[in-house]
This record gives sequence, C-alpha cells and structure tokens, in this order.
Amino acid sequence: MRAAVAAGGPDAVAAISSARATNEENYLVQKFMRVVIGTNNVDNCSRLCHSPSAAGLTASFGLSGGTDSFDDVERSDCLLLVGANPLEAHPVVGARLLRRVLRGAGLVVADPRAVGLAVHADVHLRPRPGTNVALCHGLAHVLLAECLTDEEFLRERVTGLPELTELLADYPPDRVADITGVPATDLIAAARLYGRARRPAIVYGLGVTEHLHGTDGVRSLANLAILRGAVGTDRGHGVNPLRGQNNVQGASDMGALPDLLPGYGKVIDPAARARAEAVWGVPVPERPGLRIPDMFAAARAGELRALWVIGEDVCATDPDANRVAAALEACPLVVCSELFLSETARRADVVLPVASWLEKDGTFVNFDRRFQRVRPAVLPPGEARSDFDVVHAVAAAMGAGLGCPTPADTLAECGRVAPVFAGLSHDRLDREGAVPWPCRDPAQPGEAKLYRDRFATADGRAHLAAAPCLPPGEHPDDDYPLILVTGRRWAHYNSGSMTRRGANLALDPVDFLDLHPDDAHRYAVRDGEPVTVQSRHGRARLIARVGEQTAPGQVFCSFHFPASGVNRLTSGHADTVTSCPEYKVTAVRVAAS
Ligand SMILES: Nc1nc2c(c(=O)[nH]1)N[C@H]1C(S)=C(S)[C@@H](COP(=O)(O)OP(=O)(O)OC[C@H]3O[C@@H](n4cnc5c(=O)[nH]c(N)nc54)[C@H](O)[C@@H]3O)O[C@H]1N2
Ligand SMILES: Nc1nc2c(c(=O)[nH]1)N[C@H]1C(S)=C(S)[C@@H](COP(=O)(O)OP(=O)(O)OC[C@H]3O[C@@H](n4cnc5c(=O)[nH]c(N)nc54)[C@H](O)[C@@H]3O)O[C@H]1N2
Ligand SMILES: [Mo]
Repeated sequence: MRAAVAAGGPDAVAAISSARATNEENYLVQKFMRVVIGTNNVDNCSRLCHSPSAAGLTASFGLSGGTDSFDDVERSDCLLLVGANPLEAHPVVGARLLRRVLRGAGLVVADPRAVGLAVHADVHLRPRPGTNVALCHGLAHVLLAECLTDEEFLRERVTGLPELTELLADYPPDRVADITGVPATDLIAAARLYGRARRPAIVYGLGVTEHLHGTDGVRSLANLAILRGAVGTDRGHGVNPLRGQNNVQGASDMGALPDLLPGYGKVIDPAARARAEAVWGVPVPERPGLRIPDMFAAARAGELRALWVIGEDVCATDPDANRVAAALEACPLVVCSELFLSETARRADVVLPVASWLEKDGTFVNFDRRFQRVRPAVLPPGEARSDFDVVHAVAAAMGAGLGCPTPADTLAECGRVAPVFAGLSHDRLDREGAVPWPCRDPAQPGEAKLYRDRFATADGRAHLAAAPCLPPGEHPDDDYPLILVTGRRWAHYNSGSMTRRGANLALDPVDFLDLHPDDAHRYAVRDGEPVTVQSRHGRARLIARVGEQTAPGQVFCSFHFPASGVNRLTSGHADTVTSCPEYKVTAVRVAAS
C-alpha cells in the first residue's frame, strides 16, 4: 500500500469495509484510510443495499435510520409492507409480523411476486418491477382525494405539500394502473386501509431501493407516512427499512462511507472535519472519496493501485461481475480479509484470514438503531485474527499507530467524534443490553422513536418529495423479452459463502429460476430442467422452476450460487443519487439448455 501511495498518491488506494464486521472494526478501517493513507476512499455494502434509504430518509426526515422501534411497529394496526420478503430474509421479523396479522392487523403487501406475507395480505399489489414511485403516488393521490390526511400535522410540521399536490394531480388511479399494472380498485382499497388505520406502519426492503430511482422510491414511500401524520407522532409507526447485513447500519454509522464521517458528519463540512481532526490530530481530506462502483471504474482505468476488500465477495455479489473481475485484474494490489477463500479472495494478491463474529469482541447496530454487544464464544481457528487486530497490524507495518487499543476504547473515541453516539459505551451496553442512537449522553436512554418534537432536517420539518415516476434503466425488447428480478431465498445468505458449506445446502441445494407457466410454454422450458439465461451483459445457467409466484413476463432467481453466474447478468445501472445497483430489473431471455 505504501508503494501504491508513492506511485499514485493517497487516492490511488481504496478500501471496502465489511458490514459483517463490528462497529469498532469499521471505525478503525475508516480511520486507517483517512488518517494513515490520507483518502476518503472507503465504502461498505450499504452501497449495494440500503444507501437509498440513508439518502432518502435523511432528505425526508433528517436522520439516516428507520424512524421507529420494531416493538412499536409490532403494535401497529395496519402494516404496509413494500418490496420486502421478511418470511425468508428476516424470519424473526417475518414471524412476528405474521403473528400480528393473524391477530387482526391489516396488511397491504406491494411485491411483484406472490410469496411470503403477500399470501396473507388483505390487499396484494403486484407492481411491475421498477414502478414503486408511481405506485406510491397513486396511493398518495387517493389519500388526498379522500381526505385521509392529517391536516394539522401537514400545516405544523411539513414542507412541500403544494408541490406534491400539483404532481399528484398527474397520478390518478387509472393512470397509475397503466404504469404499474396494479388494478385501480386494489390501489384504492390499499390506500383506504392505510389511510383509515389508527396507527399504520410502513416496513420496506430492497424492492424499493435496488432500482435506478431507488432514492425517489424511498422518498415517495415516506410521503405516505407524512401525509398521514404517522411519523414522529402517536398516530403511527413511521417508515422502517429492513436492513440486511448484521451490521450494515453500524458500518455506515461508523463512517465507512466516502462522503460521511462517523455519525454522518459530511466530509465537505469544515465543522464535521474539525471535530474528527481534533480527536485524530491530523487533517481529514476534504474531497469525498470513491463509491464502490467508482473504485472498480478507477481500477479499470489504471488509476487505482491498491484495493483492500474486507468481508465482501465483490466478484460474486456486485453487479456486472465480468467487469468487476476485470477491475481486480487491472488493480496492481488486491488485499482480501476473509473467513473463506471466496471468489474475490481467489483473485486477490494477498489474503488475510480473519475471525468471524462468534470469535470477537465489539458491537453491532441492528435495523432499529440499537447498539448491542458481541463477545467471543469460541477461539478463532488457526492463524485467523480479528479484523480489529489485522487493521492495527497493517497500520503498524506502515509505521503508524491508530490509538484505540481495545474495542471499548474505540467506541469511546467514536463518541468523541460523533455526538449522536456520545452516550454509548461497552460498560453501559454490558449493563443495559441494547441502547438505540441518537444517544448523546450516558444519562439518556437513547431515542427508540425519532422526531417526537421536531424532525432533524435544517428547518425541523418533514419534507414531502415531488419526484416524478421515471422508467427503469433496463427495458424488455424482442431480444430480451423478460424482466429478471433477483433477491433472496430462505436457506442461503448472499454470496452463499457461509451457507453452502454446511447443512443448509441440503435444505436448498439447487439454484432455481422461477418462471410462470405461460412463459415456460412460450420459451419451451420445462420444470426441473437446465435453463440458460442471457442478458445484455452476460450469461447464467440455472434450473427452471415453473409456478405462479412470478407474474407472466417476469422471472426470479437468487444470487446465492456464484458458480451459476447470476451477477454476470445484472447491469451497471444504479440509483441516480447513491449508485445502488439496479439488481431488481434486468432484461433477459431464457432458453432450455
Ligand atoms: N435468508 C436470507 N436472509 C437475508 C439475506 C440472504 O441472502 N438470505 N440477505 C440479507 C440482506 S444483505 C438484505 S439487504 C436483506 C434483504 O431483504 P429483502 O429486501 O426482503 O430481500 P429481497 O428478496 O432482495 O427483495 C425483497 C422483495 O422485493 C421484491 N421486489 C423486486 N422489485 C420490486 C419492485 O419494483 N417493487 C416492489 N414493491 N417490490 C419489488 C422482490 O420480489 C422481493 O420479494 O435480507 C437479509 N437477510
Ligand atoms: N443479484 C443480486 N446481487 C446482490 C443483491 C441482490 O439482491 N441481487 N443484494 C446485494 C446486497 S443487499 C448485499 S448486502 C450484497 C452482499 O454481498 P456480500 O457482502 O459480498 O456477501 P456476504 O455473503 O454477506 O459476505 C461477504 C463475505 O464476508 C465474509 N465475512 C463474514 N464475516 C466476516 C467478518 O467478520 N470479517 C470479514 N473480513 N469477512 C467476513 C464471508 O465469508 C463472505 O465471503 O450483495 C448484493 N448483491
Ligand atoms: Mo444487503
């Protein structure tokens, strides 16, 4: 890395930090990059996942996290579940939501597929993939038209109503039905359920974010809670992303992001930099760093000379995988910190074996912003060391010290850089179990529910967004007539590197492509037989599974078996605000193989 800095300057080095690692490890990685290397080139897999939530929720409400605690969401009398499949991807949450529904709460599900909780919904909206913005506007149109809004809340605590009202005139249910494929009657029924509930809650997932206009999707969804006065009040339980990795909220909270410091101070804000500089004792670079896709582009252009990939299997899970492999090939030094010899580790110049969460000490932040402790339950195998020790050792080898000798010291230092975490410490978590942020003072309980008094925006108000519905990046045509949606299956986890090694493989041994009987017939594909899927970017081989869970014209698969090549199919299109990949819309064709 020293040679890379000497040859290309600090910005010729970049790191991808792990949303699976602890807060303390993520804090150290970003500190290493900013203080020892001297660059903001650090990012984490939130980029591929819920970066549109961070951007959208911050713009609408002021802070980058879900608005309410899950315990509160569970008390809601009407759930609006959009683009999330918690029975498979968040089974504990899914089971608790299902219990709530079976006990009488209303349920509206918006998902193109008839899976999971959709089967139990009062109304199941099946929008065409990539049309969430129009769908939300359609619901908002009905809320306004039928006076199901909270006028006092809108007057006292909200900006942007005139602009949104004007935009919504263009989204009557009939037009929205044309754009989304959702019948107008279903749209009206869903809006009435959400609009008439006493304490509605919105819960959502990647079906909202992983789109060309994912941030607009989040903001349009937030509009619904704002119109109802169901956020920051007792009249509802807000807007809640079901975040993915065990510590993806924490990795971002800790500032493993190219434009944000720990606690979300902006790199371009001199006051935020000054706070970090006062603790770190060195200047913080002023220019935001590279996002993950820009790191790969810089590598392909010969500008990136060293890339440290920590706990992310970019060759398996980033989109347009052929181009990711080309980037790693072009980069003179690739270092990979891993539990296993992943697809990425295989292509790295140096592999550093690291310990898993079961083997280390620190904290995670879960999806409702609660800090919780993890402690070593077993010893790491062989020469594996924690990411914490590895980052320290690499800094030491470069002649630098990072301070922060223990994870507890590290969280304490983070609290000095980021006032929103100042009230947290390992001691306190050991005593109290879980504490949510913001928590500015050791004497405060932390804010499980946000925005009771004011929103955290500059003017203290919630901001309605009047974003028009724009088309997705990929469109079907004669050559690629189907839309491929990718997502999760219950028995496997992301790259599958942790679930294809054990008994889970027996639960789900085959990488299926789900398709509708009409399409199976049209393309002469038979249930249980191999199928080749071709997109404009690459090719994958899967096993056909014919059924009615997917709508005609759409196919679905996971990305849990890298050998099948699913992420060679997905495109470089990404959310225009955050660069989150458009994993949910790829035009493909299928053929028996
Ligand atoms: N078993 C298991 N659990 C996991 C994971 C795993 O790999 N396996 N991964 C973890 C991670 S990292 C994450 S981020 C979470 C993700 O959890 P989820 O967000 O629930 O996961 P997905 O299955 O990717 O997508 C959710 C749904 O979005 C729908 N969808 C696609 N396009 C659209 C659209 O345009 N509009 C709407 N309304 N819906 C759409 C899909 O049909 C899918 O059912 O899960 C976490 N939990
Ligand atoms: N087609 C398609 N692709 C997708 C998605 C999609 O919906 N569709 N979803 C995207 C999303 S939301 C996400 S979050 C990404 C996830 O993608 P990744 O983060 O790449 O996948 P994981 O399998 O969760 O974990 C990556 C690696 O971390 C290692 N690991 C586990 N614990 C530790 C640790 O403590 N330290 C270190 N150093 N390594 C560790 C594991 O061995 C594993 O190889 O995939 C994205 N890719
Ligand atoms: Mo994720």
